[in-house]
Amino acid sequence: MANLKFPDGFWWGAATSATQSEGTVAGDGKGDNIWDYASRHYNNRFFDGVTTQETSRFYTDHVADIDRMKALGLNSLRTSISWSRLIPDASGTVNPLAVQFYRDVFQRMRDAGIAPFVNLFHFDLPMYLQTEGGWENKATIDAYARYAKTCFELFGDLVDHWFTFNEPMIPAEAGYLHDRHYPFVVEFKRAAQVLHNIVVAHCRGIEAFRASGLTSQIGIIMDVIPVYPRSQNPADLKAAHMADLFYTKSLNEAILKGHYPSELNEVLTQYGQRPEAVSAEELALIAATKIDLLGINYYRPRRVKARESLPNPEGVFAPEWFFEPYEMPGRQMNTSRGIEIYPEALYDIAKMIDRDYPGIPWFVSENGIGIQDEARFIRDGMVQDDYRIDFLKAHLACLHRAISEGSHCLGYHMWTFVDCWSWMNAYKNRYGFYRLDLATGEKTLKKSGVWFKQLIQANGFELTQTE
Ligand code: IFM
Repeated sequence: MANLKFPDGFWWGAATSATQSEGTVAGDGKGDNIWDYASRHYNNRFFDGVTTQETSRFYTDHVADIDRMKALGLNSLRTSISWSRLIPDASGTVNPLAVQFYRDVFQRMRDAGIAPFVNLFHFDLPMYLQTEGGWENKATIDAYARYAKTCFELFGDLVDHWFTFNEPMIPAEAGYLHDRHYPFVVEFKRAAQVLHNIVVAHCRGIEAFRASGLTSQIGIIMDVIPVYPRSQNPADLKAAHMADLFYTKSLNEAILKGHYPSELNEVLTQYGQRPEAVSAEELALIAATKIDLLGINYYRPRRVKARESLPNPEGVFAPEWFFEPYEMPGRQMNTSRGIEIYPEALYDIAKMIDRDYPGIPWFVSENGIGIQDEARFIRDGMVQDDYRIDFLKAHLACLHRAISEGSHCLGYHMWTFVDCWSWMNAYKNRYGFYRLDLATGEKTLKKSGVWFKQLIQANGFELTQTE
């Protein structure tokens, strides 16, 4: 039996986002974002056709939801501001109802002893910007900088931890290469341009924050999918190197070291895939921008091997031209999502941060397990989600090992607090400490919530030899 204690003041919390939790009601003044539009116009792509309008009702239920957070003992919680709620149309006018709502949320959280961690962008671009070219258009960067400045002015007195973006790779990768997010474009070079423009927007957001005179902190939330080669064969190692270069280093190096990896530039030049609109001023801004805090979202590893066939030379250029997914025999799977569960990667991520980006304060900003049909686990009115408790214990044990070896990890946020809506999957897979009954709106604590509360009270947990 080991008693795993975490550092004093450790952030124990959860994460969610505006579009995934708030929902909309008539008269709230909110404008459409790309998810409102896509979930109505491409409704068949969304599980059971559930749209953003029906998400977990945080907009109307936030007082009770903050009581629920308090009941769990959370000391911090990340959510985002909905850009299209705050600034509903191209005129740039601020929606007073949104200001009232977010001020009330952040104040109530503070009063309950829950630090609001506030993210400015979680995949939900206002539709009026998307119709003008979205993140491919440099004007969106200017609009983002204005929006960020507005948020700092309106809510800066209530928020001590700001984030510019959640998972900045996703709008580029899922929206412009892999056909998962609106606008469903499949073209690498456009994806690369979107990614670069988002990196510049991040820098402009930090610039606006520094100019605001706020003394709080600002950072970014990155998703990291650590890459593992099938074997030590040089061909597999090369495959892993390329997967890491495209999907992790491309962004990490830009955000944390101030430049894109030169090897990536060379590969993209060789294949004629470099984004065209990249100015010297933008590169100088990237080089000069520093964050205060790094959030890391971790869900799964990426196992790869050398490709067994040549890519179609006339096909769409993609990072997958350089590697193939590898299905390791015996891996532990979350079959609801079709992804591997590999807690040790959290230790590896901590070591990667210490090695490649030493000194950066960081925390686990998302980690979690989405399970389909959780109603089948209800006994005596409570979801008996022992699988989620096992998941937590395994991941936290690995994180604890890294911290005890000196890693500067400040906290752990679980995805998520109340079951929320997901991009395309809607309410298929459930992640929350609270179950949401979609039909009635009722929110009930799961067994994992009870366990998490005890963990927070003890600032640690006991691990038996067999766990
Ligand atoms: O729901 C998402 C979230 O928006 C970003 N990180 C992963 C979560 C679970 O898939």
